[in-house]
Amino acid sequence: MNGSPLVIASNRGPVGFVRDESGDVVERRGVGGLVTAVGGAVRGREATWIAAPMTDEDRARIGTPTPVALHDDCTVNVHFADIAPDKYDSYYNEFSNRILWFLHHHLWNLARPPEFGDEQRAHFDAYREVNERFAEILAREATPGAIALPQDYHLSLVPGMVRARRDDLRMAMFWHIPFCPPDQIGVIGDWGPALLEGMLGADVVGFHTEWWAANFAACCNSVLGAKTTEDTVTHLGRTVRVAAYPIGVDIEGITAEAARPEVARAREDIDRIAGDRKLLLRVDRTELSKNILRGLMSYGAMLSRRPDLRGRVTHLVLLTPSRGDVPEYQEYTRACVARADAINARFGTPGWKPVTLEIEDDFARTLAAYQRYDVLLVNPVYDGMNLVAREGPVLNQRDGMLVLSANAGAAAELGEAALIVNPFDTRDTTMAIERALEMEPSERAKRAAELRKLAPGTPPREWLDRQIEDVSRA
Ligand code: ADQ
Repeated sequence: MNGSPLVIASNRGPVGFVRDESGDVVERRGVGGLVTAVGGAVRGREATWIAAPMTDEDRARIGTPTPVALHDDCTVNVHFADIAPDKYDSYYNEFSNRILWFLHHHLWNLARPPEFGDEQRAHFDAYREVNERFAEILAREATPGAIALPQDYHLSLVPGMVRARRDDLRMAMFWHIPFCPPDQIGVIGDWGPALLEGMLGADVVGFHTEWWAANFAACCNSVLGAKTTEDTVTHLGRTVRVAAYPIGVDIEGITAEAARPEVARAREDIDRIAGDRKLLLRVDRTELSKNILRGLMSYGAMLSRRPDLRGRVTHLVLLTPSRGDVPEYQEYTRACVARADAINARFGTPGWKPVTLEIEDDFARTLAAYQRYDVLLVNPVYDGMNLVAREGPVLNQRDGMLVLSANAGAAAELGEAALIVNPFDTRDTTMAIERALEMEPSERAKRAAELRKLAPGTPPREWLDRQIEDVSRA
């Protein structure tokens, strides 16, 4: 172990606890990019990790910190915050995911949603209450000299709340998603200043790209009247560092995962699905901002305009279930499934299924598919970073191409090697998929080599070290 002890706070913990079929309590890895990123970053460090309980078994552990061996050299002490399921629903599904997530990913069309009435005010109250629960534990558990690391949009108010209790603590907040520009933050009215001031309780506020950091600083300036420089925001006498800390891939972790026998087994199945055809892959959560529907539309349009490609390509869409309680997500997921079915009905033949869409939590399958794709489609509407765009090239074994949205944070570093698309433009996306599938071997090899070089990026451990260095100087 080395360095100052860390106290991480994030909505989802590194693992959750469930009972398996035989009634034994087992650990299950948390799904999603934040857990991948922060989990990889704590290697070799001492950490306490505060999270919201998701299951009955998690709730049974409230008040009893549970040691979890995340790596050979890292055991984290997981504390579940005392949050009642109805409060959690209001804070997580409603305020965090239907308001903040939509705001920062530009998912509203503004003519109808959003609508802020009494109900939404109650959701904000729940959000504040849950943030208080996190802040209480953080302020209590952080030993003198510890560094507090509140993560992401679920916990915007935590830095300010901790600052009010423990002015001695050094704090780096990291924001994993995009940050909206000033003309958008006004949509959420008075919540805007409250959330910005909450975040400014930290010493360092980090984002994946300069773009999101600049948007945040511009919001602080326009909403709070804060003074800004290229990498600071000064408000109410405190100066906070605001900067980009782009994260890369936990190569050690993902290589070890990919070497597991389950991955080899899954690979046989993926090879069977692809056969001798080109494999167009997407890997995402069932998530509106990932732009799954426009991806399917672009693929369908390609099959329509290029009959010669029919039967020569298979599209594998691997989706991990996410936010199934939110009505917009249920509707969106249904629309994606319907679109895949329509493509199969229109173009499929007895010997060829154009799209295989699977909704399940199967990480081994994801890793096996990374190895085998010819083209990886990552076309989010907006995305903080997007780790899939980085992990794919790291594990791919076929000089696979990457079709990447200009609005993914990953485009800032991978843009030269990937084929960049406007995610709203299905024609642009269709043409990029076609180009990627048909690229000359020499250009493909050159771009793939460049992708392999750029994709790893800053290792999570170093990503965290940079924030810790900056917070230590603050
Ligand atoms: P996400 O929106 O979740 O992350 P992304 O960055 O693509 O998106 O990360 C998904 C992660 O989940 C990848 O690391 C992938 O390997 C992993 N994964 C895929 N299938 C899985 C499964 N079945 N089980 C477990 N893990 C699985 C958010 C932001 C992103 C930002 C990350 C990290 O929205 O923009 O890149 O946090 O900061």
